[in-house]
Amino acid sequence: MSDLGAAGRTWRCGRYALALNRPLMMGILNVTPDSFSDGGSYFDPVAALEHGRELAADGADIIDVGGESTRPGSDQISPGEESSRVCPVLKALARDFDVPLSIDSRHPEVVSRCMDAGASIINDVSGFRDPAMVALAVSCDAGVVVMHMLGEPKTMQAQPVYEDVLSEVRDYLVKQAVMLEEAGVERDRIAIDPGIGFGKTTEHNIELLRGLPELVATGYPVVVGASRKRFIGELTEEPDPAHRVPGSLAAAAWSALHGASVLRVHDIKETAQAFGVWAAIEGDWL
Ligand code: HH2
Repeated sequence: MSDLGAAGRTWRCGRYALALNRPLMMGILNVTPDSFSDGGSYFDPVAALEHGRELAADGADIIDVGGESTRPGSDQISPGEESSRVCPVLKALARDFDVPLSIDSRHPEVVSRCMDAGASIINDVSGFRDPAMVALAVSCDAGVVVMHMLGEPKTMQAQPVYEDVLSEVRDYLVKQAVMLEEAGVERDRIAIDPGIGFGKTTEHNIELLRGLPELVATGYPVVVGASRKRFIGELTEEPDPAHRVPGSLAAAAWSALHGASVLRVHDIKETAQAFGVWAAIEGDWL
């Protein structure tokens, strides 16, 4: 794999020290009725648990559990409702599997309950803008994902404008990461994420992916979530997110080759197959 990555280092996430000598796969588990690609499929806790089991069996290095869709145009739900979706699933996964669990939420109340339920990573798509989320990160030893989002999900795709998307996103992520370090979050717990599709046009997403080495050069492990997203549909004229797996694999492979440390994907089995073949050819991590 690329030496641009964080090879030889680890990402500390609670009791886990995740080795970054190969790209890690973060499997998506949306316990929502309305996510853009799989909304409703795992809303039922039994179905959610079964899917979590499947992700773990297929080789997910991390399972990212979310209870609120942040697709463009989505409305916020109450923290109580969000917690009641994610906490039981997280608790059951933590009981049954030894795999790091991540909570995908922008609400500190929800994250706090999920830490008690066994989460080891805080994945905040709002990039730790909320001081209460920062305080929570300081108070625990979880890994954190600082993501870039322009504005709020409700309006972020209205007309996103940047002068230079790559440097603006990079500078924002570094500013937030340094803010977290100064608040007391150790550097080896922090990962950054350009937030593909969060207030970005297709051209912006392409520029960010093309410029990934600049994000990797910041020294923080980089998470990329391109899986099944709208820009893949636009590039390939594929309206159905479930049929965007081949495009998603291309985006994941490109990202890994250019130094991404964590790929956030819906299709763990397919991604594992693609990476397995790649690794066998390259011969350095099988
Ligand atoms: N994308 C989504 C949600 N959370 N977290 C990170 N760190 N990076 C991402 O790119 C990212 C994320 C959106 O995808 P999904 O969860 O599949 O959809 P929805 O928000 O509709 O539930």
